[in-house]
Amino acid sequence: MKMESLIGKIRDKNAGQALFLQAMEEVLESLEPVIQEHPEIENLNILERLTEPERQVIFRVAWQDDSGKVHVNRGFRIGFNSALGPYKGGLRFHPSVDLSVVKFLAFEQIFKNSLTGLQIGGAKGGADFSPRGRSDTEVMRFCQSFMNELYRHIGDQTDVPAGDIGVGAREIGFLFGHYKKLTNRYELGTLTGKGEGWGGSEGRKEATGFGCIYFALEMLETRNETLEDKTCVVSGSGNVAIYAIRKIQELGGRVVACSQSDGSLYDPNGIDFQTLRMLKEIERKRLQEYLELHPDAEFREDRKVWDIACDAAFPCATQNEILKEDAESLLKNGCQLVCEGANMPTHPDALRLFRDAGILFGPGKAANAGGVAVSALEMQQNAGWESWSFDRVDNELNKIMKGIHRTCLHFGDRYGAKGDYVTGANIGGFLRVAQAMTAMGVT
Ligand code: NDP
Ligand code: 2IT
Repeated sequence: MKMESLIGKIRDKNAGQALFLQAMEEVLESLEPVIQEHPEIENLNILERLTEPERQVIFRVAWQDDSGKVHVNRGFRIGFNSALGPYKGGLRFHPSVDLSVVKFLAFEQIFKNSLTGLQIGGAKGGADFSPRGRSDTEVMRFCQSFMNELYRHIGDQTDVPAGDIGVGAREIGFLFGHYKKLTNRYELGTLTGKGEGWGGSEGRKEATGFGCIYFALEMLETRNETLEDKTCVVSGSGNVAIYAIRKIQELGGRVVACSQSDGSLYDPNGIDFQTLRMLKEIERKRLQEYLELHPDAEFREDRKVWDIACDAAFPCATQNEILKEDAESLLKNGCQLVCEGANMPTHPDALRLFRDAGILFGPGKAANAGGVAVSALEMQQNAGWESWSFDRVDNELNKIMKGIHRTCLHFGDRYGAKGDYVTGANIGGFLRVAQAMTAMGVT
């Protein structure tokens, strides 16, 4: 089947799932030159198999708030592809979560996980639940109700969830505690992102943000540049953003802005990492409170960070957060590098502009793979009841990010798109999965 008609068929079959279709089209369009060289892909109908999730579970999550009121949310877990290993990917708790969101994330995860070179398949899950403003006991009851169904579908050899938006160490703790209770098994490798004292890997919390910056450094090196003295903006102020900011600062860059869903924080003196971490990671407060300690800073309501002049931009919040007009202002102000800590934060119209301008662009499935890579290292530690030092994990992470960067460059170059990390990541990620699917026969 011609690529165009295959994409049409997938569009019809998944009508209404705009985000999934966006992710799917970008990948399939990159694969054109590979298909011509590998007839087995068409003979074994690899692309149609790869775009249909192996399994999808949707379930009711009923729970009681602190006043006794009963709420109902919808839970999801999609195991998209298991050719390379057990399903692996995070859980997202956010009001916007629906089938299309989970499906695009699970689809991206297949290629991301493949790029790490480790043995992990692609998955994602979550619920349309907002932990914001909820007490610890409410979050605990929600997590327990969520696990009442999820536990049937996961396991260290089957499917291994972790965190994503709205799910961090607190939620993973509640989820693991209930999994242990329901199954009567202390099966550490069933969830990653656990607390460091009870089976969680050192460096997992830092991994996505640090990994993103390691990837950016590799890209800069191809142009004989570093992050030193570069002015940077980072969107979001959650797990990924916080540790991206930390690493940029360690490397001599200046981060002048970060954000949350209702506005952005601009600090001309550079964002103070300790204040940010205390506010967001420990106290769970809003960015407006930063001004109390740093009166020179400014909170800009309902404004993104992309209109601030910068050398490098790191979207670390959510999907489609860089639209065409945002790309225009970044380019107009001289931005030379965009590196995605979030999943699919750049809209296709914005991506086109970045590609045409020839700036360095690191796609999420490559640049943010550090989180899931260290999750896989956590699984490895759990399997041997081991605990590695922070330095050992960070070293491994750095090596893995360098490897992903090399893979992207290699496959971009090999298939006529020199320096195009999007094409390189899609092809490099795909080929490893396709080879495993070919070897394993039609299932
Ligand atoms: P967190 O929940 O820790 O933080 C999310 C941040 O993004 C918050 O600052 C939040 O602001 C902001 N945000 C969320 N939704 C929106 C929105 N619709 N518009 C603007 N801002 C928004 O999540 P993470 O840091 O873990 O995840 C951030 C991104 O990184 C996601 O795309 C995730 O898929 C991706 N990612 C995460 C990995 C991980 O290991 N955690 C690994 C790889 C990718 P507010 O508080 O106002 O909602
Ligand atoms: O998008 C992602 O890669 C994650 N949220 C991390 C997944 C994981 O299994 O650590």
